Amino acid sequence: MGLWGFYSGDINQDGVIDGLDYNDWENDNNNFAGGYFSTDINGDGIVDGLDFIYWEQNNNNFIGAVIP
Ligand SMILES: [Ca+2]
Ligand SMILES: [Ca+2]
Repeated sequence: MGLWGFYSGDINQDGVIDGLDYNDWENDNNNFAGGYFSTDINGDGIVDGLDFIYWEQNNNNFIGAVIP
């Protein structure tokens, strides 16, 4: 977590944690991606549901969102 200097869950690094990041995670999750992927949010070398948990928590907190 936090190894890349951005909020865990902001997979595409656009500064906002939202559904676009989920799409990236879903693609890699469906491909059973393993290795050094940005979608491997918790850094355990596997893209799976555990990474989704991090995304979901931060998505629910609206981290990075600009709220007027
Ligand atoms: Ca993002
Ligand atoms: Ca992982």
